[in-house]
Amino acid sequence: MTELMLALDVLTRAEAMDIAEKTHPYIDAIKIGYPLVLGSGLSVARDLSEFDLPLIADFKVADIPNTNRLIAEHVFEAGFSGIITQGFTGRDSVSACVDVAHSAGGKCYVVTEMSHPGALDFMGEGIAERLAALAVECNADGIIAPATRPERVKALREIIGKKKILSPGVGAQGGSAEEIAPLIDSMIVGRSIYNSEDPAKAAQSYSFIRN
Ligand code: O7M
Repeated sequence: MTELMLALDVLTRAEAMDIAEKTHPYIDAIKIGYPLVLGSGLSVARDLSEFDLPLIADFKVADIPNTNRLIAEHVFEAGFSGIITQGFTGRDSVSACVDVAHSAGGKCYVVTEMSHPGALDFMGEGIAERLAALAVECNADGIIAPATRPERVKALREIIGKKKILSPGVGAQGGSAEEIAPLIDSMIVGRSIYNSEDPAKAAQSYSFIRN
């Protein structure tokens, strides 16, 4: 089964609660990040916890170990169950996030290769493999890899084995849900659900990946 993670990149608490209310029966997790947290405050995490779904903080944390630790502590105190960190800052910075996540009983995922075209300027083949290997070394729970490039997801799977692959890029960015679903553990979908006239129906349209 591949899970569906809603990327809730709306700008206000009211919109976030409305979309979550409509879609929660059809999704397995919610991911929020700067757009919603800067718009509504970190306390939106507590409000969203009413839906009883894993809540992932997508701040793509990318600092020195001490600052990463401080950020991660805030995240887990706020009620999140997982955090996403960049990997390019290196072993000690990634470990800081993993350690805080695991002490809090949560998860930590490492970005390897991003889904947009510009990702290939610096994060393509070779570097992404090293970042995936670092995620394994640091005992992270999984990686972020691009639904827009299924062949790259296959290559990164070789490195991380059974750890989770969370994959954005379906829908608005052109990736195919049918093609990517069998290769990953969780499909991250944003605009094609929350911008839809009927978000519940849009979320439900991805139900086939959960079977
Ligand atoms: O479906 P979309 O394109 O509206 O949203 C995709 C979400 O995934 C959005 O929250 C992006 O910030 C995020 N994302 C990518 O689109 N590409 C990446 O390479 C990485 C992420 C991500 O979630 O990183 C953790």
